[in-house]
Amino acid sequence: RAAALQWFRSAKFGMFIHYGLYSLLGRHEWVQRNEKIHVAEYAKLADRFTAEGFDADMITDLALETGMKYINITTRHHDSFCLFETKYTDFKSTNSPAKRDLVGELAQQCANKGLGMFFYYSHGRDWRHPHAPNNWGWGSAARPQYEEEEPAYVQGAEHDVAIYTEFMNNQITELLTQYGPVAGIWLDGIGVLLSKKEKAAVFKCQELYDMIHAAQPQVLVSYKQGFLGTEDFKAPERHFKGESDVPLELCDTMQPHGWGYTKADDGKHKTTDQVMAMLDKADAMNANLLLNTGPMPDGSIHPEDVATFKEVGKRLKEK
Ligand code: FUL
Repeated sequence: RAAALQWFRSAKFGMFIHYGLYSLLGRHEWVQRNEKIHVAEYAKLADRFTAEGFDADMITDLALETGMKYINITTRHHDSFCLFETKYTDFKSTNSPAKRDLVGELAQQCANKGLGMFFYYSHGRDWRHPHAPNNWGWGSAARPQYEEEEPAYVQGAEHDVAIYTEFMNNQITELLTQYGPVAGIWLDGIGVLLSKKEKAAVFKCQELYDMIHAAQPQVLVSYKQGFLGTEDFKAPERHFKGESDVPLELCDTMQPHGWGYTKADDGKHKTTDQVMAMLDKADAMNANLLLNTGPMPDGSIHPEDVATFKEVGKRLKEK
């Protein structure tokens, strides 16, 4: 992994992509929870998921033009909808009208063009899986607090987080075996209010990291701002202040609010100057910048971000 870490430190700049069913609504990637949309109702969005504007060739060209060295895509966000082919659920893009494995398409283009491929995977939060945590007094508000409990959720003593953990491990194994060499697995969802020790024991995090490294030794594992301390790098959000003994990656987003497409923010995306300032800030902290764009409902990159990214690429070349 030493070579991979060295590459990562020198890579400096990556593109983050939050795309999923929530993009169709254009009201933040947490819309299911924020608006307490029931699981079955939310799932109907999958019938409208066509992704006809999602163009991995264009996205990777844009990343290169912007001066980015890698791409990280939400393979599965908190709503549990998967953008990849998986045996473990029907809730996936390959089973929608799009009938496409978007992760596979992007991984292929990244491999063709020498970009690193990172996979975002929501680990601690899942608003759909019947055995995901938080429906039995874990104290966290991670799951939407519906007035009436979702009938699908398994409650009480029957609830078994080991089933959920196995589901995730199976899916992460798919991500590591279906798409060639992977640069990193970016785990998210630390919000569950358990102590680190409890959570590590329940979710068997170290075992997961070991499993990932056994499958592909060069894969860099992160768990957001750091969790067990054995992650290969830390990936905190923009306002992070502090030191890190492992490589650091700051993530930030082009929209003023949220990471998935938010219609109300049209016209208010970050400007070239703002992005250049983010890059300077990251540089001063010796950190990478993972800059997020939330594709439009059809999967195309937001035109404001396309224009800004191209400008940023020009400025970086002039530097
Ligand atoms: C957070 C998530 O809850 C947000 O939706 C987003 O994915 C951000 C990068 O990480 O933990």
